[in-house]
Amino acid sequence: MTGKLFRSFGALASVGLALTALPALAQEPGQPVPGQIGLQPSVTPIMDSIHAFHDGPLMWTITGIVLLVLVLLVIVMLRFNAKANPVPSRTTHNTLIEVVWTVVPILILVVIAIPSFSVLTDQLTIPDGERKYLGTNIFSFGEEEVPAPSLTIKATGQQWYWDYEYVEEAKGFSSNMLRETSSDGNDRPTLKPNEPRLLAVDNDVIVPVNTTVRLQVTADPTGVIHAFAVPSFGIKIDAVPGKLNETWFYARRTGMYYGQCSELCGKDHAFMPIAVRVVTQEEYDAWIAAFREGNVIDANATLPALS
Ligand SMILES: [Cu+2]
Repeated sequence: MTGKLFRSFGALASVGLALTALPALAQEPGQPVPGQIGLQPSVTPIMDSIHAFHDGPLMWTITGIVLLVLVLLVIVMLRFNAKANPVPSRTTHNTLIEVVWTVVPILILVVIAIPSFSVLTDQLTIPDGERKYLGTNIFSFGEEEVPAPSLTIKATGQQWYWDYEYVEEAKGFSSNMLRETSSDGNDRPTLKPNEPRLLAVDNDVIVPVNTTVRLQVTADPTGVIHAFAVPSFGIKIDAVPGKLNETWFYARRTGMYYGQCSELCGKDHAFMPIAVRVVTQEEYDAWIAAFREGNVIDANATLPALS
């Protein structure tokens, strides 16, 4: 009986190991992939911290607790079943054990809370060029330098799409999800065949690489609460009517990065994706110049096609 039990645990453990090895093979930054487990690859200092936090203290703590509970359960099943232990003990209290099982979880939570609050503070503190951020070392209390923002983008949640304003230009555009079929050719298979279904939009947010972007997030004053989230950037912040929330990101790699509205906001909640294209500084300069002179369609025409 015991041997069989342990063999099943062994089989489960090897399936678990095989599954954790999968996403490493199939990871593509900026979007989810089939069979993916775990977080999307990081392209910002904040997402570095989230990865380090998840793969470090959280994973070790969770694994330790699961193994401890498993061992306790196995001991109980083997030593205290009716056959092995026909006359049960009538013990009820043990002060030492009760103090231990109260204090140890508190200590565990404190150890988790320190990096957790530090990452949260980093997310909500706009860089000023002096403050240091955690990066991959979440117990460092700050070692990574991040330049002050040189660009401000305001995202406004609408029912059901996003409006983006380039605040310095006092100019913006709307960004709608591309449908799979259309009568006028404005569908994803025609316009952006290489981009993912339900994530591709007509007008991407364009930002330069290696630049700190201040992101202001709100929602239409007559609308509902949304949330702006891009997993690869490690940002997720509520879009609340009448309130201006602020966060930031510093993307160090060009490419397409997708996110979704992450607050259950209404009937088309699932159909208001966020698409951010990180381009080189030269591409951005050409794009923003064209946007300043004309409109977003002229500006997007300056960008090379995505491979
Ligand atoms: Cu929404």
